[in-house]
Amino acid sequence: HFTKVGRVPGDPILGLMDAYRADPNPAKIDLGVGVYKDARGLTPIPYAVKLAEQHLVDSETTKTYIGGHGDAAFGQLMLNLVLGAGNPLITAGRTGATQTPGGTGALRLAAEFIAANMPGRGVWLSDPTWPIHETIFAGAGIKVAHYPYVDAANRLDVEAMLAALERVPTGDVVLLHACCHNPTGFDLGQDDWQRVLDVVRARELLPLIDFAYQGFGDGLEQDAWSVRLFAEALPELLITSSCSKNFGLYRERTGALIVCAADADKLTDVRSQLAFLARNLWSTPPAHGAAVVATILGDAALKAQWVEELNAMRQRVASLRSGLVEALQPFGLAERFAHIGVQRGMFSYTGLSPEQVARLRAEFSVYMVSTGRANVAGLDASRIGDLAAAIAKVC
Ligand code: PLP
Ligand code: TYF
Repeated sequence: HFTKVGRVPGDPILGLMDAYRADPNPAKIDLGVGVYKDARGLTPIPYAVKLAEQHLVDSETTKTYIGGHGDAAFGQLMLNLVLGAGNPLITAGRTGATQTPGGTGALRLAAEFIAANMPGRGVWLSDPTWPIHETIFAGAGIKVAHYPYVDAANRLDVEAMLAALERVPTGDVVLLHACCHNPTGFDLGQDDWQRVLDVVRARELLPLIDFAYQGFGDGLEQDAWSVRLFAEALPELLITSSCSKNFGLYRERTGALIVCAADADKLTDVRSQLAFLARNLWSTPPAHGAAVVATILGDAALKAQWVEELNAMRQRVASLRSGLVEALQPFGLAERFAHIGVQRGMFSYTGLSPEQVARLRAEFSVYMVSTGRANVAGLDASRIGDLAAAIAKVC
């Protein structure tokens, strides 16, 4: 039965985790997989999460299944978090959240929804994008195409992006990163978003906004600006939201697919399809992470605690960015790498070549993705000087 089964390579990003772990060099630096790390190099569980978990241990009375759309309180609180409490779409019943196993589950559910209910529509991804976007949509049998995002000189190229979107067939789906673009760290400005919206509207495209880093860019509300702009301006929208990074819940697989529809009746149609598709994928979602999020967002004191911890994570990454650019100054490289200070979120497309990345790993035990993507959050402030020196050595 299995004789014809071949072997596919593992995920190169997750593979970096193992390679780093196996490296005996005590001076190694891990800028690979996109998880937040604190000054000690640990990916912490926020205190707010610990408190919520303690509360759940004490108060949980059953482990029976939750419904196909997941925890209803979680869904409502996620709508408030993403769209803003009091958003007219919420009061009009035009939007709903379906709990999914992480942002990845939300993407997969969105892909299945598009494949089943919008047959023939292509999905347009930024070039480059998170590699799993490519395989999720292709895996659902959807035609995948790309719009340019960064130019050859490693700069955000909005003009090229808009020119490409203007040629996208009417009705196709365009995937946009709300903030903290993975892998580049280059985000659209508000004027850029407005122009993208104009093209999306003119060509009647369906935006799918991937929102995996709310709170890691400029703040919880600031990062949602583009999402709320699109939600207000368009009749229909898909949003994939992840609680992995901002709540530190990675392995609990917590996220949501948020749908905005033209009216409450159409939303009910769409949600019936989502529940049907989710049933075939994972039946009902895992409960724990969503219960933690609902506990935190539903309690003013816990929420304030969490916001404070999230702000600290964001500020740490921001100070590492400016610190690294500063540390490159003595090597005459501050200008060349100034974009590191402009980019947002954990990731930086450094502009380093695959050869330079390979040298950094071989000679300095610095681990990053071969495309030159560095997870800035993996850096320890005390090692910024070492990293700058290593980068200068390979440049
Ligand atoms: N989308 C992007 C752009 C990501 O970087 C990630 C990464 O972790 C995800 C979605 C999915 O996150 P998760 O499935 O861990 O919630
Ligand atoms: O891009 C990253 O590093 C994160 C984490 O299969 C990740 O988004 C990477 C690969 C993967 C799942 C998560």
